[in-house]
Amino acid sequence: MILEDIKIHEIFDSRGESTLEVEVLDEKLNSFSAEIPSGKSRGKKEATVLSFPEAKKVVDLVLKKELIHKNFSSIKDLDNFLIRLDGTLNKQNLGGNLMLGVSIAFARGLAHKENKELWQILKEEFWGGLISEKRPLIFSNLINGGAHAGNNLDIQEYMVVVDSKDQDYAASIKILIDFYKELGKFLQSKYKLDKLIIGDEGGYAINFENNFEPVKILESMIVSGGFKDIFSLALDVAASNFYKDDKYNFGGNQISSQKLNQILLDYLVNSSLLMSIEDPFDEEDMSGFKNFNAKCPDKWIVGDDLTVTNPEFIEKFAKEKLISAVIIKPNQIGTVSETCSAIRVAQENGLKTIVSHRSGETEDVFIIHLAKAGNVDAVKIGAPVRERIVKFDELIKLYS
Ligand code: 2PG
Ligand code: MG
Repeated sequence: MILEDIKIHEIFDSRGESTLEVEVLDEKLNSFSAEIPSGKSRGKKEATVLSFPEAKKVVDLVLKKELIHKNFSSIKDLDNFLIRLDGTLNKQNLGGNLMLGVSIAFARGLAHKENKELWQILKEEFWGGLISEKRPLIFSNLINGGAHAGNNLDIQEYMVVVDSKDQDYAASIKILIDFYKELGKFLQSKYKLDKLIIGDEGGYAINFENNFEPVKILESMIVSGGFKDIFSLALDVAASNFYKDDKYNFGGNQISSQKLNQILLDYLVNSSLLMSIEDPFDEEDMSGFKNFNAKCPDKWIVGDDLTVTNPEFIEKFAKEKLISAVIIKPNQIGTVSETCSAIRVAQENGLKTIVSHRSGETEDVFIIHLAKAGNVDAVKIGAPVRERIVKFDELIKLYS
């Protein structure tokens, strides 16, 4: 596909913060675009994020000159060109968000040209076109804490994991939406609140008695509602956000890595429905991850800030047995090709794969197509409300 033009627009994410929309035109002047989300709790090694004015400058001064009228035969061809042009490890010059926007918009153009769905194009180029069968679990964040809320929870995300089993997605998503509403009513009456505060990812963001109370509430509502067959629970501890000077500031106390290990193990023992814990330790606390993962052979111990969708880190930490699952966020690494290679490396190393949104989402549904193409184990897409509902709708569309 020949790139005839490239444009950039400023848009606003779900938190009202400025982010990018990239538009490319093909030789027939068809337009394809991609909206890029933004994350609030970021891993230190994520690709560089350019502000809109910075990205506009790069488009006007570099990309227009380098890309216009050039022909790229595949997504990889374009991405490799961009990676070479950028020339840095963390995409400092072109910005991971801008590069990803170009990469996704181009993939949409290719799909159009070949009269295929976006996921088919990805599947053919990166997975040899094998048929996808598995329907991913849905990780839906119903209670928000940490960096995503102004409340007293240290843990960032309390998620319900939906396993649709043989039911179609539409039916199980309807059950999830009703459950989310019931949870709201329950919290409002329990805490006698006039109105409920909602966090960055659409989950309830009120104060709780302690970090464990949301797990207990979710668990008892799942059991009493008879949803044990289709719902389980997951946490994103996002521990880097409360780690300082070798200590974790958790539940109002400064505690060691060993103590946090013990507390999280107690969570797992006391909640039979808890199946997955993401970033239980700081991204530099390797021994914390390793000890914990060794003690939880049947649970998903998930890397996110630790692995930042980087194929090299994913391979290294999988081999060192720090994790048993990994979060995949395209804008952490900055191109479609590297994101797909991150998924492949994870799969080859026996990790569970979870394609994930960011806390500042747009209405772009690229991640759902990525999940289908890569036949991943789960998608993580926030609460079933507001702008995030389009991702649930796309799941229903792609898998029915
Ligand atoms: C996370 C994400 C998404 P953010 O930590 O996993 O839930 O949050 O986009 O703020 O990094
Ligand atoms: Mg995370």
